[in-house]
Amino acid sequence: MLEMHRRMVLTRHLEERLGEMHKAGRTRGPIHRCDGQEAVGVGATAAMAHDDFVTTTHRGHAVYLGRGLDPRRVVAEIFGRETGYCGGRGGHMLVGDAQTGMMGGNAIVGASIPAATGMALSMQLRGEARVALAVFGDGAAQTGICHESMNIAALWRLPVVFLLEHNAYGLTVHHSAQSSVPDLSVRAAGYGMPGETIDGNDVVAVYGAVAAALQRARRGEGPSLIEARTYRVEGFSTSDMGGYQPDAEIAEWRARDPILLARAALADRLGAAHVERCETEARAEIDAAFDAALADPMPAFAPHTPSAPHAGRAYGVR
Ligand SMILES: Cc1ncc(C[n+]2csc(CCOP(=O)(O)OP(=O)(O)O)c2C)c(N)n1
Ligand SMILES: [Mg+2]
Repeated sequence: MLEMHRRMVLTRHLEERLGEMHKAGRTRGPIHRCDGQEAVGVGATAAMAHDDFVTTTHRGHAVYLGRGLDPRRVVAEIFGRETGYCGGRGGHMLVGDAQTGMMGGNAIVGASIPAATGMALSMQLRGEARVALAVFGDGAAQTGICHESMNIAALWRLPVVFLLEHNAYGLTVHHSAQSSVPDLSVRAAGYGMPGETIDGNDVVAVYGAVAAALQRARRGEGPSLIEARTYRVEGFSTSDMGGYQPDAEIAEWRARDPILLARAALADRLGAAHVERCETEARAEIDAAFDAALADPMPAFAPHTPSAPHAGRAYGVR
């Protein structure tokens, strides 16, 4: 639990530093922060086996750091440096690292779902005891490909876990205007797979639910849908004009911040000083990652020669 807390604090500090960098005009393009949602990505990836795969969304920083990616190379990727996970060509939404089974963030809403489903099919065909975890948003849950993936995954009992990170909004659209049912986990029944709604701000609850679903999939019993309820406290992205999330709603969720909850639970067990020291070290690790990554070089310009064979790097593999 302390390690999960540490990874949530790493993620939060990354988000806060990115927010500062954006205000200072030092970022390019929008950045989708996951402040307040860290327990979902961190709790879920902590439950994975070392050779399982995970796919995530445009808001994937908690999955990147939860899966144990090197913060320096994550920051380097966000700032387009050669030392980034994708050589600085991917950016913050497209960090991927095949070696750790972190099969990528994705800027196409919903695309993490069929990607993980296909990976699960491959694992099943090869007879491997591995599982693919798809993390996706409540907006992504409304796409056609989500239905197609869940249907085929349940029919073929694919080793995939569908983790719906329900943060109440898809862009500026509240979930009540996106879906005819408030709890999206009820849809699982229509596919003949288990579905549950859990507290996505409780990192231990996320860990427990995902661990059970991964075990089920690993036993060959097929997919599950877990809907983790959380909230996007910092808006859609750094380019969000805001104004559509009620202040009272934000305040209510800030009071249930996943880091506050885990900190209180850990302080009871380990003492506040121990937890504070762990947090201070995590923040220092992120600060050091920024210092190192920002001093790293930009990619060298490689002119395209049509006659040369395609020399692109395999995705995420260095
Ligand atoms: C296929 C596709 N349609 C639309 C968009 C534009 N878009 C980017 S994020 C987003 C909303 C996603 O909502 P959700 O899945 O709930 O994720 P969240 O941003 O809340 O984490 C939309 C519509 C896109 N990137 N891809
Ligand atoms: Mg959403």
